[in-house]
Amino acid sequence: MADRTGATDMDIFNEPDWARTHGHRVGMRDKNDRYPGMTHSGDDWRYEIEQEAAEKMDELRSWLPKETCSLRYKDENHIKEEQDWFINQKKREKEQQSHQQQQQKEQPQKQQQAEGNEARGDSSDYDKIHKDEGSQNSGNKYPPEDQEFLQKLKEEQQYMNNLTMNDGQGRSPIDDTTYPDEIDEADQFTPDNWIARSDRLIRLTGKHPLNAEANLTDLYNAGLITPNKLHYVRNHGTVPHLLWENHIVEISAGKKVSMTMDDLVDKFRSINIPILLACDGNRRKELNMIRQSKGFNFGAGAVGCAYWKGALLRDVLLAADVGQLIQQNINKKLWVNFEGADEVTNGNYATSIPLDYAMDHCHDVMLAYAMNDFPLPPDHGYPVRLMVPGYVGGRCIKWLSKVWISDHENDSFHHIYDNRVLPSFVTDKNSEFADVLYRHPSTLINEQTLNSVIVKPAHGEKIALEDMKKDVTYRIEGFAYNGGGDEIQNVAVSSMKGPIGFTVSVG
Ligand SMILES: Nc1nc2c(c(=O)[nH]1)N[C@H]1C(S)=C(S)[C@@H](COP(=O)(O)O)O[C@H]1N2
Ligand SMILES: [Mo]
Repeated sequence: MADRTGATDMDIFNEPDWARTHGHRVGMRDKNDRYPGMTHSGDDWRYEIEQEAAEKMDELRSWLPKETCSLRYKDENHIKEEQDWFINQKKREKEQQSHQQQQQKEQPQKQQQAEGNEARGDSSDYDKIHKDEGSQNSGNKYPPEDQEFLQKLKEEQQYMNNLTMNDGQGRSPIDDTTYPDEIDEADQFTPDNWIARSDRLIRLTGKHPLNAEANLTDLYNAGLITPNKLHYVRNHGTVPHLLWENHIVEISAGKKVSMTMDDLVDKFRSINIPILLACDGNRRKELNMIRQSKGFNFGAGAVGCAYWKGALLRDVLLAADVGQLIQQNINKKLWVNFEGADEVTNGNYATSIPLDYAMDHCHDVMLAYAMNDFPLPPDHGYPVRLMVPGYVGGRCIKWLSKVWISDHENDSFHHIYDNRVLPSFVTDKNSEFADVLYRHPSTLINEQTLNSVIVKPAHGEKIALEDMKKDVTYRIEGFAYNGGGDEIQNVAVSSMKGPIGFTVSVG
């Protein structure tokens, strides 16, 4: 077979050194008007040259005599649209006619309006015109997509008005009674080798500790309530081996109280409600792709919404005389602190939240002992954990062993160095800036932040071009969540270039 042109040994030998010669970028502007190779500051000198050239060109055009030379015009539109072609003459005549007709129509209306306004002295011309339009053809006042939207809004309004109070006595719709029953080989030589784990989770930090999320499509397909097996796990260390029978939560408020698990169940009313729990490190992989953070790569699956059942923290604190403590510190800011039984590298995992938040009975902060109507799985805090609806996962201390009140924020390692947003100039823990900012109240993340995720199409999923041609529609699907009890009102889908203006209804 003959060698193709350019592929003979000789051709290859004589080939230019592309790496050296591709430096000039004339003609490299892409269809979006950007230089694909522009990566560094200073690269944009070409824009300046082009801009200068454009200015010079404009100046030149303004000197040229009118109608003489095509250089006067930036594009060919003046030839197509403005010259006296037959078709353009026709077009202009038509335009003039319809303009006249319009004027004739409006004349009597305007007169009437002027009279009306004088008589009543109220509504403006604008309002009047629009009112008239409205009453004449209210049926198709809006384009079909707006009519549809209006209809949906009406339905939603009615639905929301008919909502009743949640009595907090729900039951999880998940009726999967199968527990994972095998010890994963990955856990064989770790301190967690007594925990049977679901094989449907993807491990993100090697074998130990367990940090894992479900495949995003599986998570989404499971529905609004997340089965325990698909709920993400975020463990900072080894899961403590606790037993319901002898676990004690020590509460210290106005007085000290030791609560057994049976106390929590028997002495307090319980509520069972769905709570969205998400790590604020959710989607950190995308962040790490922009700039490596100190955290590992979470995909978009570090979120779950299970039914959690437990006693209200407020009731438990009241039983420990918190009322008296609040009375004594009436003008002070107080925090409630929580500590888990897991020993992690830098002491126990602990945090705090404002006492006010915990005492507000609308917030449903609870000491949870059931997840989707089952005792908590070991990875999710067995036998009891804190759940703070509206706050980030990091505050929801698992394997809860201590609760106490303080007049300052918690100062444990993880409260200081986890769950914060810092300005990007802080790159390590050792500068004086870091020292201040890691302890600065404004860098703390308590309330869950707004987030939305597209699940379908999945990452890397391809939509066949053939289908597009056949006009097959594709339904984009995903989910969104917010914190602090704020509802999601709108989700907009945009292409890479900017919004393409979809408003999506959420339910
Ligand atoms: N005791 C203890 N509580 C903890 C953690 C932990 O490592 N130890 N991780 C926290 C973080 S950062 C998150 S996001 C949630 C995760 O809860 P989950 O594993 O049940 O999904 O638990 C929080 N509570
Ligand atoms: Mo987290």
